Amino acid sequence: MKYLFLALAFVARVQSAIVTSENDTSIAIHNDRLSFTIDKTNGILGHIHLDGQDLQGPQSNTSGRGYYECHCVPMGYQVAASDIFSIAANGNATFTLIKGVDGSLVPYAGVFMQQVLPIGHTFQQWYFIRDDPSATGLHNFARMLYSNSTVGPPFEDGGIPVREIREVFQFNTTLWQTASTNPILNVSIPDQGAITPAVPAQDATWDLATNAPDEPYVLQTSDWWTKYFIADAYRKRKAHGLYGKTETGMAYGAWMVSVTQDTLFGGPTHYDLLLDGMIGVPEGSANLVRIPHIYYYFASSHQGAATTNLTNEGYDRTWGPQYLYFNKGQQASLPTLRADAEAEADFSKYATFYQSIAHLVPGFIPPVARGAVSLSGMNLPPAAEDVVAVLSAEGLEFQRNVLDLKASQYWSDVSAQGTLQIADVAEGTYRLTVYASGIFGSFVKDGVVVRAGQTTALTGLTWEEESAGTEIWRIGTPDKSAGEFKHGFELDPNKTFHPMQYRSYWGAYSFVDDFPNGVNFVVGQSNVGTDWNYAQIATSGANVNFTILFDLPETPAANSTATFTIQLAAASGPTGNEDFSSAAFASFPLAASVNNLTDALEWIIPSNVSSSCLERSGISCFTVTNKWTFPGSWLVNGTNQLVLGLHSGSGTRVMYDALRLELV
Ligand SMILES: *[C@@H]1O[C@H](CO)[C@@H](O)[C@H](O)[C@H]1NC(C)=O
Ligand SMILES: *[C@@H]1O[C@H](CO)[C@@H](O)[C@H](O)[C@H]1NC(C)=O
Ligand SMILES: *[C@@H]1O[C@H](CO)[C@@H](O)[C@H](O)[C@H]1NC(C)=O
Ligand SMILES: *[C@@H]1O[C@H](CO)[C@@H](O)[C@H](O)[C@H]1NC(C)=O
Ligand SMILES: *[C@@H]1O[C@H](CO)[C@@H](O)[C@H](O)[C@H]1NC(C)=O
Ligand SMILES: *[C@@H]1O[C@H](CO)[C@@H](O)[C@H](O)[C@H]1NC(C)=O
Ligand SMILES: *[C@@H]1O[C@H](CO)[C@@H](O)[C@H](O)[C@H]1NC(C)=O
Ligand SMILES: *[C@@H]1O[C@H](CO)[C@@H](O)[C@H](O)[C@H]1NC(C)=O
Ligand SMILES: *[C@@H]1O[C@H](CO)[C@@H](O)[C@H](O)[C@H]1NC(C)=O
Ligand SMILES: *[C@@H]1O[C@H](CO)[C@@H](O)[C@H](O)[C@H]1NC(C)=O
Ligand SMILES: *[C@@H]1O[C@H](CO)[C@@H](O)[C@H](O)[C@H]1NC(C)=O
Ligand SMILES: *[C@H]1O[C@@H](CO)[C@H](O)[C@@H](O)[C@@H]1NC(C)=O
Repeated sequence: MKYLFLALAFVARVQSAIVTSENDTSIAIHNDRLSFTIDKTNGILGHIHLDGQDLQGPQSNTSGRGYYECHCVPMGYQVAASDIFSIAANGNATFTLIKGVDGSLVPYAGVFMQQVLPIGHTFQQWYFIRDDPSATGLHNFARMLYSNSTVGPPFEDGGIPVREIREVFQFNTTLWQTASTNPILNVSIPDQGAITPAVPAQDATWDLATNAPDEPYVLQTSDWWTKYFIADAYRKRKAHGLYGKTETGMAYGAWMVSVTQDTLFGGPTHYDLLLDGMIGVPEGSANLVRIPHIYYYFASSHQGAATTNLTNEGYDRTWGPQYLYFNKGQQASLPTLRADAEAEADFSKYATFYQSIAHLVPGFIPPVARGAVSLSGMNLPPAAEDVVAVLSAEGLEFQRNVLDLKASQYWSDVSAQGTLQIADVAEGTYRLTVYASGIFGSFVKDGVVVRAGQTTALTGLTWEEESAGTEIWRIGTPDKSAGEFKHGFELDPNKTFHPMQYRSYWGAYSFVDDFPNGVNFVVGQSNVGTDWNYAQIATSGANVNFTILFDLPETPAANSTATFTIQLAAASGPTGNEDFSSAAFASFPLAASVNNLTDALEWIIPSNVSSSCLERSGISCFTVTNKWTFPGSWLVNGTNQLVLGLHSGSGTRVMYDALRLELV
């Protein structure tokens, strides 16, 4: 009797709480609070309302829409005139309405859409909504498969690279006034008036100060708008989104919540786009239109990230879950709504639901197939600060994790006592990498096995900082960033929000004016924050050398060896983020001369580590290390000089993380 009663109550709940309807052209779904539609003619997610409030605005070809797209099809298969393919945009997809009840007896509904291209690509996407008063969001997944014994026709550069795959949510409403990257960075989205007409500074970057000097964004944040200003690294990412308040004081938030790190390829240092406030319409034009955006990148080459080719080895990858979450509160502040959204970045909170829908999403690793990893009592180098541990594909540096087509990755901060816990780790074998601020190099251990339902306890690990003798000096803090140098993390005194200077358009600063004689850094006297620029740029006609002067109290022994380590936060060749190129200086030299000796040291930086970093407001992009050794006899008792030079006029750029000289 008891069970019968429960079952009846349950049926009633299903009928009242999630309502779905479908016809030839669309699917509409709502729970008690949130509603949305999927347009079958173009795959667009639209008409999102929360408690009756329109959050998305009118749907059009350029705004008021959510979609899933990639830069991963050969020429001829793209949508319209771009090299982008959007799932379902040409009306050729299939749509399936899903309904069910999860393991907590909470009903859910969803939409599965799929498109198969004649050349071997299959695109799939899922949106799910649950019946719960707090379930004011869409859990979503995406998948891309490729299987074709023929590679080609050539896309660009020979292969078919998966250069960019993302979800995009565009809002055609003035409700959204603020774009919020993380707890300390937000910007006011300029009004249409402030961006009409727009003055281009470089691609995807506009000068707003010239025409709208009093616009709040210009007074608070920067003279220029670029979506790269509000990009961020994966490391601390929990939620990013939009905030706004109506005239009645009801505040709203729209958030993309990172529920899992599984598919955040490139690891904690990967830096990607999150938000935007305007785009050129049509795409690329100078006709700027105010369109608040939320992005969720599955893969990209931004900031030099590694990318995969589509080959006959097959490609089958599922991304998610990620959670498009909406919240509100009368007079609620941005920090309040953000904190509420960040609390959703918790896989375990939805584990029962994810387990219940796992069979619907091939490639998603269900909660029951996950274990945990704990670390205790790891001996860390005494100077280590801000320690991070990363689990990623075995045998690969974590920045290149994307190259393992089955890889998952996870990371977490490590306490000063050398402890950490990571839950919900997909079963498998991982590489553990530990790195820290203040320490050169990293700790790497392959073969960390994680089994479903079990905790892998790592104990007795010791990380000693790498060493090549006695340290003569170091410049900068090894932390995978150029932040400590001039124009890096330093706050901008001229803008009321005091953002970090590196986020601004690089044209804001003139290296030649700041350093008319190049950088001349005297070890023991100079200051990294003022006397070393955040980037070295091979501009022609200027002295762009970075010179290091240091004293030795004696001539090193005749049989001694000096080791000069350079960790770069970024290296940028003319090919920017492209890994493969035959352009001049695609691989480029960074040279050092020691005490004017003719045998200069030369490091040819390979094209596949190149990143568009400085010009994309980055401070930590694809990082790379070099060690030069040379006879200690090149050094003298007294003042020594090391000159770092780039090929003049090549346009190549490097951003130093830290440098060190050792002698043995
Ligand atoms: C919207 O896009 C579709 C598909 O690309 C196209 O057929 C249609 O003409 C576009 N509509 C407008 C108003 O541009
Ligand atoms: C926003 O919606 C309005 C009204 O439908 C439409 O005229 C306008 O073109 C849309 N904006 C964009 C950027 O698509
Ligand atoms: C849909 O797919 C079929 C078969 O692959 C193709 O012939 C047709 O051109 C496609 N239609 C559109 C609108 O893309
Ligand atoms: C494989 O790719 C080639 C080149 O794009 C295409 O002509 C062919 O139809 C594809 N074959 C299959 C089975 O998808
Ligand atoms: C991708 O294809 C290019 C061109 O064929 C090749 O040089 C490169 O090594 C491939 N990259 C990977 C990761 O397989
Ligand atoms: C702040 O303004 C002063 C005066 O215009 C200028 O010299 C300085 O470079 C500005 N600082 C930054 C970080 O833009
Ligand atoms: C955005 O950040 C600034 C600077 O930290 C802060 O003063 C402002 O209140 C924030 N905006 C909102 C809407 O909270
Ligand atoms: C910069 O350094 C290179 C290599 O040491 C040297 O050849 C060149 O003369 C230097 N340029 C200037 C302007 O000092
Ligand atoms: C180094 O040079 C200084 C100054 O010329 C001299 O006083 C000192 O003895 C030298 N040290 C050695 C170890 O040669
Ligand atoms: C250098 O030579 C000295 C004296 O001959 C010797 O004691 C020392 O071990 C040698 N050092 C190295 C690194 O070979
Ligand atoms: C190297 O050459 C430059 C330019 O001639 C000179 O200013 C500098 O003092 C020399 N450095 C050393 C260590 O000899
Ligand atoms: C399907 O039909 C179109 C045209 O009549 C309506 O505009 C849509 O609202 C309707 N969609 C659903 C889900 O009922």
